[in-house]
Amino acid sequence: MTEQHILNDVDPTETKEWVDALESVLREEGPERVQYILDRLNKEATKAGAPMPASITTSYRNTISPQDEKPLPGDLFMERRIRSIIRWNALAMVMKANRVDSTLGGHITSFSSAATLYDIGFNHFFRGGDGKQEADMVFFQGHISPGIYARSYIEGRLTDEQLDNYRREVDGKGLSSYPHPWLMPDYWQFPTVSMGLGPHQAIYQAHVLKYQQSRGLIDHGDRKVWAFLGDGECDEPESLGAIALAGREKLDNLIFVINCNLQRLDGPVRGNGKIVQELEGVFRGAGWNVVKCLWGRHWDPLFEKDTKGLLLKRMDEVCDGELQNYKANGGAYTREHFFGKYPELLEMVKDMSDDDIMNLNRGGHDPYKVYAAYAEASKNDGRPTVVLAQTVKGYGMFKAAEAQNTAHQTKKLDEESLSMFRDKFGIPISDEELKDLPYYRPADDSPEMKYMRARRSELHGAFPARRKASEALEVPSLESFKAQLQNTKGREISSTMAFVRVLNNLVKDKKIGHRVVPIVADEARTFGMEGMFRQLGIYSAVGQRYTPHDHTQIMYYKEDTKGQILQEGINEAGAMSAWLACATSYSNSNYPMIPVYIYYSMFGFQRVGDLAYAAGDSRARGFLIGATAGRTTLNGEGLQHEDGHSHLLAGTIPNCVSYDPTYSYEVAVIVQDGMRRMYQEQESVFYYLTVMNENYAHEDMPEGAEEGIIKGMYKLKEHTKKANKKQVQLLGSGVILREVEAAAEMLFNDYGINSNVWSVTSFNELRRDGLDVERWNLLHPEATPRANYVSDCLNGAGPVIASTDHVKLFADQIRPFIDSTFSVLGTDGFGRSDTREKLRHFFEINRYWVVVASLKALADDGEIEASVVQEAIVKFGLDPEKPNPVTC
Ligand SMILES: Cc1ncc(C[n+]2csc(CCOP(=O)(O)OP(=O)(O)O)c2C)c(N)n1
Ligand SMILES: [Mg+2]
Repeated sequence: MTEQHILNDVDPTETKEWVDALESVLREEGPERVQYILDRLNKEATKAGAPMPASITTSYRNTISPQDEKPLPGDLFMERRIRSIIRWNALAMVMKANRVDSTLGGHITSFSSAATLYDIGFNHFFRGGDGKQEADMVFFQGHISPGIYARSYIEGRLTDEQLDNYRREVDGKGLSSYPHPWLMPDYWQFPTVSMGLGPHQAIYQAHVLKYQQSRGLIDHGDRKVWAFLGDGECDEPESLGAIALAGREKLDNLIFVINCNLQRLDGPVRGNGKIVQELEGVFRGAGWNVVKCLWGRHWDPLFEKDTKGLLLKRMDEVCDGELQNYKANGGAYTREHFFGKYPELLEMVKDMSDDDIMNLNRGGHDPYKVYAAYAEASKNDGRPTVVLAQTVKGYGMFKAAEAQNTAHQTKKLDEESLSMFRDKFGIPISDEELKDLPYYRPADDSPEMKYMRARRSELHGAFPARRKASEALEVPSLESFKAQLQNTKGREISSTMAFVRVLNNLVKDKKIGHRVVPIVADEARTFGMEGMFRQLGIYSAVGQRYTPHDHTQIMYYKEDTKGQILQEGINEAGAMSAWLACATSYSNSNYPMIPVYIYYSMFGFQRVGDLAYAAGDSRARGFLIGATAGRTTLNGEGLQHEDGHSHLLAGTIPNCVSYDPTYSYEVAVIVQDGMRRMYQEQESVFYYLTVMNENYAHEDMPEGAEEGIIKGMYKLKEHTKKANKKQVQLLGSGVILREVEAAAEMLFNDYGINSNVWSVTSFNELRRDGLDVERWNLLHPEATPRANYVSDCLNGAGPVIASTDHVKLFADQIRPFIDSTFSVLGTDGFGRSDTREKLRHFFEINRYWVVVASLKALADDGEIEASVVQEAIVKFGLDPEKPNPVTC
């Protein structure tokens, strides 16, 4: 085969003329002129009927050519020595942990492939806070944490004992498996190890930085958000799902570094294709600056010799599975299978030994190339940048792991590989010592330590570091919600509207109003919040370039660079990440914000549950409002809209405090107390409130109800007549409390049964209290037992009947704390559309069912005859053979 055929070139002389002309333009007039001419030729070709293939990928080589590389300012050899020590300590730490207990786990090969990518960041880019500008944000790939600990160890930030206790957190002496602010609150900034959430959060952190800057709240200067992720991780929809936002919003404060070691856990990421090329196309299409860092310096001379583009062609055609083979099988294999495809390429490497070929390094392992890529990425050019760095998984681990499909789960090196590793990286540990895996920290006055300290001091201090506390805010008192604590004068409004009024009140507060961030995912009108569009403005980085068609109206759609509302579009994950960024601003930017994300409760925890869990880990502070909640209250929308279980999901997050209020004053009390706990007391909790869309009149707050509202239940009404012998305790929450209230009247008027009606604002909080008390009693068997709040309230006074618009398990949570007969009604089964009345009958939660359940409970207790229950069933027209809604 001739070169002409290989390159598919029918007229090489003509080609040469064009290439020479191009080179001359580049030389004489520069790259912009080249771009202009190519663009023009493209247009001419299209016009003449020769359409050009749309290409958003470039050849499989480095984006930055050697002559354009910004030189590494540091001491290459010194940095390599330090990096080698870090590599060693990371390896020793994981191996030691697994000697203690082989179930502890840990990863070494991912960090070994990424060590240079992080080192260049630590030595030259990641800025700590300097008093004026806050620290950069860095999202570390979760499972490379041993490498980060190893660096902190050398820096003296972590002790031998901590390293020895890697993955042993229970006694408080160890280090968390992965980045977890919950477990290491002054160290890790962000939780990342649930793949995809790191990059997604990073985009919204960068977005919120721009928002804060644009509103004039904080000057972030040239602060950066770095996200390190794996090439396999890019398969997660969250990883790439928001990159268009970053491109559109021109987030030039954002840098993604994707470690393209071409492998994930099971094997190659794209064995038959090219992950780098795929990612290049996707990111460029989304408006990103793409910097490919594929090949190290040792390749440069070969590229220089490649005047015909044959080497490039070979690189373009070879698939990732083969690229992995070259590193797994060594130099001779690479000569034969890569260069050997074309005689000209074999000729090119004829003077190189097999070892030389094996040493042809990949871009992500070459500090020069990585530095140049980061320097390019750090330029503020109006676009986010992604660095696609090609590396080798298990780098330096020889046959034990290097480029092996099993690399990901390798947790130890055999003796031979271990000593080869030691030699390759020049670790001063003797053969005898080697088996004990001692950590190595250079002497305090060694050049390595001095170098490290100097680098970090120039970059303003230790990294990573997380701020635990921020300024406490002066939050509005309950009196300032006076209007919401009073009755609505007969006006019927929903609890959603009651909440929006509370929110309106908050944003008008002189001291903290500007910190409130209403966040919506295209549902503001649904919740009656459109009035805020005009009043607060919707944030847009570019303001409003058009006259909104409704500009003559009071509530027109106002977009503004200073807009306070974050409108994230139909994108619950995005809105949640924006909320999370604001909710951690107290820590990440030393500027507490009060984010309030309001959404369809059905599209909350079950849709973005993992982000909500990460919010807990992140110690987020803010309000999540699950609106249109209730399986029968949002009645017309049907099965996939009607939520009856979000509270159960909320309850699984230990620091999520959740409420299901009914009345306006309850909403006000809960929000005020949440503000106090989160922003005044600086507790790391966040709030979830469900609100509903059924209208009814709201009464004044009963005197002294505040404490009960916050604890989870309070007595709303009593129906007592001395002559009545029987009594029930009726519990309700959300709008179904009103059915319970109606049932109480019926029981009293028609059956002569007394009752207490309890508004249960939080079954979740009641359960937490009950379990806590139970635990204390278990551990203090000889002490006077403590009473839990539920039994304190109910005091064994008659059977207890609860009804809510959520599944039965929600109210059933407090069963262990109730000493009497307890009957729970709830909305188990799939939702469906119909009228509220129909649905509440279908799910058996309305007043009639509450009455029947109450009578049955009394009958079970031997207080009344079963026939009374039977009569009630007939009277209310309830069909005993009605199918169970769970099965319908
Ligand atoms: C959501 C989620 N799914 C699965 C995992 C388990 N997991 C951890 S690392 C990993 C492979 C990562 O491959 P890649 O992203 O290419 O990173 P590399 O280790 O190769 O740098 C997997 C599957 C996880 N942590 N999170
Ligand atoms: Mg990978």
